[in-house]
Amino acid sequence: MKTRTMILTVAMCCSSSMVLANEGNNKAEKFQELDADQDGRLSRDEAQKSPRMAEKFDRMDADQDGFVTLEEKSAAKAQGKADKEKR
Ligand SMILES: [Ca+2]
Repeated sequence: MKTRTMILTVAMCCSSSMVLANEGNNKAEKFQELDADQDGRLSRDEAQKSPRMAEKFDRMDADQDGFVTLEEKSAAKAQGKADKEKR
C-alpha cells in the first residue's frame, strides 16, 4: 500500500512537470513554425501567418527593429497579462 502511494505521488509529480515543460515547448514550437527562415526572430511578413501575431506585432516589437524575438513575444504576453489584471 505504501509503495503504491509513493508510485502514485512520483507519477503525479512527473506528469505535472511534463505539462509545464510542454507549455514552454509549445510556445517555442509555434514561434519556430512562424519563423520561416529560422533566424530566431519573426519579421512582419512571417508574423502575418498568425492573425494574432500580426495584430499584436507592433506592440510586441519592443525595440521597434521590425522583428519580434521569442523574448519580446514572452515579455509582451506577460505585460498583457499584467494589464488585464489591473483592469
Ligand atoms: Ca524587435
